[in-house]
Amino acid sequence: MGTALVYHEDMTATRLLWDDPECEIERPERLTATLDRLRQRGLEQRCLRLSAREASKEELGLVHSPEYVSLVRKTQVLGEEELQALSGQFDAIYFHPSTFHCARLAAGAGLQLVDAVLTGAVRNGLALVRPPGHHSQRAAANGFCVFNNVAIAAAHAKQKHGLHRCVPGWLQGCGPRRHSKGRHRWILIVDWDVHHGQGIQYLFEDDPSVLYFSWHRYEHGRFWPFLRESDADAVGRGQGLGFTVNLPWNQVGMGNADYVAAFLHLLLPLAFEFDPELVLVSAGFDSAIGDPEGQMQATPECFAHLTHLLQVLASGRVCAMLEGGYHLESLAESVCMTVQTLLGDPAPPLSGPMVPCQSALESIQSARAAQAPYWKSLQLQGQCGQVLGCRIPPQAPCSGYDSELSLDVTPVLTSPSTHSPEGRPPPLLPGGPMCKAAAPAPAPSSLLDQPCLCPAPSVRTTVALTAPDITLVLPPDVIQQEGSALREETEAWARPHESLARKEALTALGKLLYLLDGMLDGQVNSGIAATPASAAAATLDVAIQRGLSHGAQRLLCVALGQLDRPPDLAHDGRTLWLNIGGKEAAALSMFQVSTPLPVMTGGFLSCILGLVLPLAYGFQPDLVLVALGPGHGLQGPHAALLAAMLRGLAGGRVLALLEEDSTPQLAGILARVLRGEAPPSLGPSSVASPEDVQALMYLRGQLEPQWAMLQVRLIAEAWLCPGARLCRRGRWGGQGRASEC
Ligand code: X5A
Ligand code: ZN
Repeated sequence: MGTALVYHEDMTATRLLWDDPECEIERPERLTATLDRLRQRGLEQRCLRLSAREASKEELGLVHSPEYVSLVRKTQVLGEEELQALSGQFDAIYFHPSTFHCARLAAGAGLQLVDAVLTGAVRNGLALVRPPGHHSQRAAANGFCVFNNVAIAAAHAKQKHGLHRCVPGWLQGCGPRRHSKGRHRWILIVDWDVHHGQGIQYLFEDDPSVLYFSWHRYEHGRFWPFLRESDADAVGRGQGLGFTVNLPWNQVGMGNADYVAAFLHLLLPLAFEFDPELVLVSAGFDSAIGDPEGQMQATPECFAHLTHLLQVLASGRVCAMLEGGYHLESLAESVCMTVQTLLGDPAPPLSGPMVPCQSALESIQSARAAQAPYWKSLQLQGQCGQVLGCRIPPQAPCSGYDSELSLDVTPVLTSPSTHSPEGRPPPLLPGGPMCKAAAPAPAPSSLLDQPCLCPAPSVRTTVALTAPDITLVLPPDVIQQEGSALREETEAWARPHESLARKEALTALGKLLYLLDGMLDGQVNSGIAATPASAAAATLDVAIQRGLSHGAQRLLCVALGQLDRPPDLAHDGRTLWLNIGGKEAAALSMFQVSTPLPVMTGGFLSCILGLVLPLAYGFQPDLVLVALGPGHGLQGPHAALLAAMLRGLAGGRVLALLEEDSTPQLAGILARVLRGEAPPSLGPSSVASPEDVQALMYLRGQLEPQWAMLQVRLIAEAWLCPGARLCRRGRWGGQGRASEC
């Protein structure tokens, strides 16, 4: 299943005919420059090209009043002066004789995209449109927007859903599933444009079947459109309480770490709990670096990550529609990143230190606090005081901690020299808007920014498995590896390990080493290998050593089940060892973390979003090993979700290690997500168990001082759990504070 690109060149026709400094940035070159770049990169050619059609009067009427639609229709025959006079009646709007046609094409493009995805013709797609839509209201144009393209698409999808409950292929579930409170679950709208899509908010604020998330430049209300209802405490009305999520940015300069933190700690917990069946993206790129409106710092690659993170929802049914984006270079590059990711390519690694700024953390915190009454996934911390009483003995699990470690290694991750006094990276573009030319200054560890990913590996996913029936479950373009590493070489690696003496273990190791070399040499992007259960720990040990000695600078190892940390793991900060399935939560150091396997799906999700991914994004590995060891206890869909999300790291260079007697189904599902397919939905998520919460809280408290991406606080926490603050400070007294636990 492919990716649709919906476009029509007529949408380049509308343009500003008079002088208006506010509106002049919304110009035809936005589309032509973007399309040129998509062609140059060969991305357009990989998509299913759809020619946009005009939305009908009825379709526009799903959202707009008939009077407003006919008002816009009449602009077709107005002269320049009349157009200018009418434009003046709205805020930040220009009309052109072609506006009506363009705006109907823009809305129609969104409808076509949603239809293509919901009928199963494609998995996902992008509509490249002008004019944009998210500011437009029932009877008003606003902020360059004439018809609300995304809102019309959402209303259409809902209506279609009602009409075609049992159409096979686009809704296997048949009929609206019910929320726990008896509501429909349906559409998630993610508005990553830098402006608040107040138009979408107004249209769905009392509708619990549409979850609307928007982040936006706000500056405490001093930025356009200057609305009180853009703040975090606007959470929807009536039935729709908790289904409007606003994240106001109160400073400019938000960057990759801030955006990713907002997704991990706010949007994604709610999105998984909401469990949408369709994701619409108000994809404005004025939130990217160089844009004159946004003044933000997120690099184009960040949009690959945002797209990637959304693709784990709704079985990957993501429909993105262009909104803003006014720096042509930054816009074109960011759109390419989005389309590339929709096509299933791995996201390029993010550059720069992954340290969210204080202002961003405060914004995320206030949005979480405002939403907490409506979402179980945000109520975790509250249970600390109530259920757990914060009675975690801090010393016990931490014996053996090497106190030199964090002193030695922390500076590598967050070099003080790259930070301004408030702890945020310096602006990347001091001279003003210019995207690629002023490439980000070398990060503290510049080797991280250039893992050997260029040119792209010719093979996306390779499977080195022995089971004969494996072919049956593999997608057609996953390569089955025949080769093995040289025998002497394999034996040399195996020699120190008793468990690798057996022939089967040795054979499996040879295959794994061959696959790993293919990945390290850049021929293969990701892969799956297997090992006899008895040799799992030793094989993983060898894989780590081999990875580190063959070009990986930083290796993330996520070990599930009973897999002990290799005894000779070097303490040099190049390996982050994360064991899920340990007996207890323990952080031996900031690079060696162990946590029990969460019992509930809700706990599993908060473990991934609240611990694994923040550590992983903070660490910025260039190789990821994920091992499903003895007793890992993960069901297929959970394993698939973990693998899919880890694929966002290291440019998708992920090697999964399974036990030989794993089911072919497990291998199949992992192969599919590693090559870029969406993981299956986990279904309605349960709450985390008290034990899950306890483990997560404890590790957060220990690790937060060292790993900035973990930082997230909840206002409510202060009064729900007075002890939590002390626990969270961590026993190593990070960031210069005295240890309190
Ligand atoms: C779609 C969009 C911005 C309007 C800004 C007016 N509109 N100052 O980005
Ligand atoms: Zn915008």
